[in-house]
Amino acid sequence: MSLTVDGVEVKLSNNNILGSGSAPWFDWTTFTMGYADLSAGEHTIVLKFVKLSCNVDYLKLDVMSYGSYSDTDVTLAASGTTKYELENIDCTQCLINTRSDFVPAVGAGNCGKGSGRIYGYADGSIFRVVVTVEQACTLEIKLAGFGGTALNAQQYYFGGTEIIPAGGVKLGSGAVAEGLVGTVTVAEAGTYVFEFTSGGGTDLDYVSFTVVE
Ligand SMILES: [Ca+2]
Repeated sequence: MSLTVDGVEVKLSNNNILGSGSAPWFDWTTFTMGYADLSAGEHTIVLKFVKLSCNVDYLKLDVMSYGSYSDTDVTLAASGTTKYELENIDCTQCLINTRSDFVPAVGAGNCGKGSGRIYGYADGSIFRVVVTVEQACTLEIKLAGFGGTALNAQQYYFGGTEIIPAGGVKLGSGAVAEGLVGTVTVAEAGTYVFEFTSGGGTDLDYVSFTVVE
């Protein structure tokens, strides 16, 4: 089962859901799917049954708290380079699975953080950085880390548009080095999500956004 809010996947808080396994099909079960921050206005919640069908009774929305919040991780300067340190990333807005051989594990759904980097996550973990751009621009996006990772072995999206790195671009091997993810045209000011997957043997240091024009 997957849940998206306004097209962004929400990490499910419990995968053992709805009385599957030994529970009889008629034994109604409730579970907490996840959490999302919403601005005032209309939003679209999509629930997808990706493997099995089941009987569903209701979807309940609980307001945890009202008030303002900042949904931006980084606001880009009008010119030059703005770095976002990935050890500051909000794991609750990502889809991170702890790498099975990572010791000490810090709990399911988390990665290690230390020495200015994140690590210890499984292949295919999804990271998200919410970026506010104050004017239309062309942006160069770089990822910095090490693990010898070929950038084009992973996926990258800015505002839902895929960015495909050039072949042969790699992160550092043994020491942090930057790799160019690609260049994107941002047509108007606004808040965008930079989303990317990463391989389990990779340490990630930061993502940089450079306004090139
Ligand atoms: Ca860092």
